[in-house]
Amino acid sequence: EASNRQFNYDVLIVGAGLSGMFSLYRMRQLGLRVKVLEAGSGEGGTWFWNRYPGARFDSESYSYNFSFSQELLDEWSWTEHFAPQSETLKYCQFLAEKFDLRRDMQFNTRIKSAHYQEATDSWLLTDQDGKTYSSRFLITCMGILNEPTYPDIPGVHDFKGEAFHTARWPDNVSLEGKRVGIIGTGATGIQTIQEIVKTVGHLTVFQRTPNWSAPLHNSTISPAEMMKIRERYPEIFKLCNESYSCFIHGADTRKTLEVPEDERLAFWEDLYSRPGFAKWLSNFGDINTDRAANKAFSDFIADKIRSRVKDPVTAEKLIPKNHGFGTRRVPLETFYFEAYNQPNVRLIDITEDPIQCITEKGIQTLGELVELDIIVYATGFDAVTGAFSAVDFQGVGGRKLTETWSAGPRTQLGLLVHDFPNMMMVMGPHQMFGNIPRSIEYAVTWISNCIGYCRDHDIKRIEATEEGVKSWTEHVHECAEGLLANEVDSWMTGVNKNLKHKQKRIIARYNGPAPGYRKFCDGVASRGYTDFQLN
Ligand code: NA7
Repeated sequence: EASNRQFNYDVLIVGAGLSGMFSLYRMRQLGLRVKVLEAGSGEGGTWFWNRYPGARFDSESYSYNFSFSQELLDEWSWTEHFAPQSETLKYCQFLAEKFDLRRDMQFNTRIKSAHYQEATDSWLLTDQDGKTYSSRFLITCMGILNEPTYPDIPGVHDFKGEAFHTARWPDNVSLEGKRVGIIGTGATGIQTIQEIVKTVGHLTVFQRTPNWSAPLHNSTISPAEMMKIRERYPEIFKLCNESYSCFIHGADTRKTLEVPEDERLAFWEDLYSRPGFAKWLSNFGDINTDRAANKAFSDFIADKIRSRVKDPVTAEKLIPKNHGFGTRRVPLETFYFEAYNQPNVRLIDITEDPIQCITEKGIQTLGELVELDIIVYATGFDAVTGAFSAVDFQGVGGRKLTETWSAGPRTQLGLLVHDFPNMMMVMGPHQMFGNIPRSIEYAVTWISNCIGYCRDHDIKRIEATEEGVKSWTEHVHECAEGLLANEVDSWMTGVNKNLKHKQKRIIARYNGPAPGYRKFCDGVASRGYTDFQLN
């Protein structure tokens, strides 16, 4: 204990999103001295930063909230099945207030470097102003999608109108009557487009790759319905706990092509009318691995798109040709396809008419100059490892994390890294993602048990072993084999065409079943963490 006094804290946590807040709660329960350092001016992480119009859950609200506190479950009410960003940010604020978390959170603090101190088995962090913080343990809670990326188009700075990334949406921007251009049609672009078409004067969508998108079917939750949901919480969390990727939707184990066509189509019609990710996750499981099965369902969705978009040429442009349904994250939508039936909305396929540059007036394609008042970049993130590259992480012997991961992430359980002792990652690469808060709740609980164990057993240093990293990395790669998603460029396979070092696919996340992941991690804990090197 006394020797720990040479550090400011027992535990430092980087990030005040859901991961950071729950980590803080758990560290306090252990009676540890803890501080959360957060770059933003408030808590909420993803839900703090992503304020673009239309931002909302694609997970059922009540499957997304924390389960650790009955009081929290009793006191919080959702008003929509798929809550908007404003409500989720309020949930984060409610959490911070209820558990009095803010007294241990420091905002406006962007960590620039984190260096392991071998002499004292501790971490030394430095913020943007050169201020330092030290601790025995470091928990990274930086999120998987928090470093926005912008297209590298000549002339971006020449534009005289307003331009911003969806994750940096300015307060008080009015789109009323404006000529708006948007680049990017991922989950964010789709949510933004379907919302802003309600107010813009004119919208031009610059699309490079269309995505397979299907209806969200959101609806409000009355207080009476919320009472019923509350009673069902044990059942809801049980479903999430048993499912492959922590959602309430379980897969159908029948093989797509063995089900008679009539029955199959009726099943798909039903799925298409169901809320949330049902059409992806409650589908026949083999659509994720079997090319013919995937094609059959993709064809079904393509016909839905054709039936919803009036102009057949536009409809064809909106149908993905080079990847199958569910091989990238499926954006869920509400009248997205109908937006293209509005006379003031236009789709430019930039694979046919490429963007040449941005001028002071707008976006110049090969064929024309599209004059604009506002440009929106819905161009995504340096996902999963981006938050780690943005900080100068140095481990044992000054080894840089970017070098350790230069050929792709290498971790043990997605939780610890060799040469980076006492650093534990929540939602680190090669960890289980899925319905994120369910994974966060598990990872934070595992980490806090581990830190508690180290404290109780006077372990000053815990480190992933070389063999442990090798076998976990191999296992992660084995789990990814055969999944069609791993043959496609997306943030889930680590590709970001705006970044030179992210042109090659990697396995960014754990692709096996969540229950299996938890079994692995529970096993390591029950063996007294001896899979790691303990000193
Ligand atoms: P995504 O899913 O990475 O989508 C980014 C979109 O931006 C995608 O359509 C990209 O096209 C497009 N993009 C990126 N750079 C360019 C350039 N330079 N030119 C044209 N188009 C470009 O990010 P989101 O924010 O939508 O979603 C991320 C996750 O957040 C989402 O999955 C949810 O889980 C929440 P591309 O496909 O690369 O051709």
